[in-house]
Amino acid sequence: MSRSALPVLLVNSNRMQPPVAPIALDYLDSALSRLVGVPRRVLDLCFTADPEAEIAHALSGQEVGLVAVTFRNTDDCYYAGQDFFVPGLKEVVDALRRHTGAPVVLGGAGFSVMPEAIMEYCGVDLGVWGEGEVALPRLALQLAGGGDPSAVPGLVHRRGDSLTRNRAEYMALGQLDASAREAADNVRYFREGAMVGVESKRGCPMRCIYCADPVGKGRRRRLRSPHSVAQEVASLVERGVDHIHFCDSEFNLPEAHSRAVAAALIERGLGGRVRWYAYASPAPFSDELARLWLESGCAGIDFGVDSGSDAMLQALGRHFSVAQVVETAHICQRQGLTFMYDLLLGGPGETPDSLRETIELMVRLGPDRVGASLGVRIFPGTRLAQIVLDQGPLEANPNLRGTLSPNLVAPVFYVSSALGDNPLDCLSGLIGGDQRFFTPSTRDTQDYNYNRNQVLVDAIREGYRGAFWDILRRKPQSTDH
Ligand code: B12
Repeated sequence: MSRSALPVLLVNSNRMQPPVAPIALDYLDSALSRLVGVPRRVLDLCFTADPEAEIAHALSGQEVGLVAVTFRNTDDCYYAGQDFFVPGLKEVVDALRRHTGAPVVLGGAGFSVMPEAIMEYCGVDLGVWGEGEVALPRLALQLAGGGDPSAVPGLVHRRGDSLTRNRAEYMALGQLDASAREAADNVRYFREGAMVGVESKRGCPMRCIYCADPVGKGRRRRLRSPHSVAQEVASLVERGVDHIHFCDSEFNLPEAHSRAVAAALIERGLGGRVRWYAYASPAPFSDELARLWLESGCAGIDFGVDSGSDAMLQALGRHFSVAQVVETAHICQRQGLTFMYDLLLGGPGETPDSLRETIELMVRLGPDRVGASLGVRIFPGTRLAQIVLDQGPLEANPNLRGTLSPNLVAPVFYVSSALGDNPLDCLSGLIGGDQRFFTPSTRDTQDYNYNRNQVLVDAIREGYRGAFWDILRRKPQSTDH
């Protein structure tokens, strides 16, 4: 039967608190809006206490042609947390199926890291790996016309007993017009989540051994037009959403594009009206770039530094050196740019000595905050996963912590066995009571797992805005523990 003219239901399954706006649904909604005759509806489960009731309500007496579920995080990817969200996704899918016979398609940042494993777990036959702007409209059209969707680019679909993954087709990002941002209630997300994201580029060609971004998003770097990024920021600012987080893996790669985006913000008069944050690489960086970013509204940068040991930086496949980490800190301090250094500790080759070297360097450099994350989430398809598989049977591997599953779908972390039986104690001992460090604890403002983070939820309710790390930095420490 043809499902023509039936709506596509866009579902956000991410219920983490504080809430992060589902920018994917806004972008997909824009792409679908060009399909004449295919209406869209949105079901956002983020704010509900009862997803089943919300699903029943949304589908009661309503037919839909396709249910498109976005799945952002497979788990909190945080060694001290290990909250696994795939079972919750299955519950959402099961509930949707109880209320509609329409096909369900999965997609999203977390989904794309391990599509087949998630589809098998949830019993779903359709998924889209990578970006959805090309695939989802084509899938919707095929299904609306009663056609065969099996050639849709990026589609993961069942053929016989197994799942097949089609080659992805990347859109020219220069054409991405995302200024509408109408699917998500961005004003509410801003009120309860303190910021809203905007993406200026996609894809990452870097070779960091642990990173899922190239696995989930592809290695081909594609850039948006700086003018259209500024237009999108302006449309959010007009709605009162004036704290933005760039959703690029690393905003300064390539540097020229980040300059062009900053220049476009300044040209549009947004420099004094928006406060923006981003992830960035410690290199390339310069005084001039810092000044330009500040003039364009930059409120803080979270640099993915990973380690203060050259041997570890090499082992992790990073492209910069400790000398550059030092230089970037000095530049930020000279220019008055608030910055955090994010560490990823415990990877292959980490020893108590390299840990000490890193922590001592951070203490010496004095960033505004240091994120000291210990335990590296092992994602299938990464070089780290290969290193682990090459080390022999998983059950006998002393470097693995968390839940062992053959496809690495459940949260599993690499923690170098050279750190001994109590690696967290080893790290805490080195940090001492230094309040500039976020530690892998679950205590108050030191906890920078952004999952069920009540300190953040309360701070945002009190009126704090901005990147989560910067809110935790500004929020006075509680003294009741
Ligand atoms: C920026 C960012 C953040 C910012 C977000 C700021 C903001 N206000 O938006 C902050 C710092 C808050 C953050 C927090 C976290 N993050 Co984060 N984050 C990112 C980052 C860099 C970009 C995400 C993004 O918005 N991209 C832009 C949008 C448009 O892309 P997208 O969501 O993937 O959507 C596209 C496709 O996936 C697809 N698609 C999406 N949904 C669907 C649905 C269908 C049906 C289809 C067909 C297609 C489709 O089409 C979309 C458009 O092309 C990604 C890495 C990355 N490069 O993607 C990590 C990433 C998503 N984060 C990750 C993690 C772990 C977290 C935290 C859990 C960390 C923690 N413990 O605190 C929290 C979770 C917070 C929450 N409530 O969800 C992981 C998830 C990995 C995994 N396997 O689950 C990622 C992939 C990073 C990584 N490499 O490990 N994050």
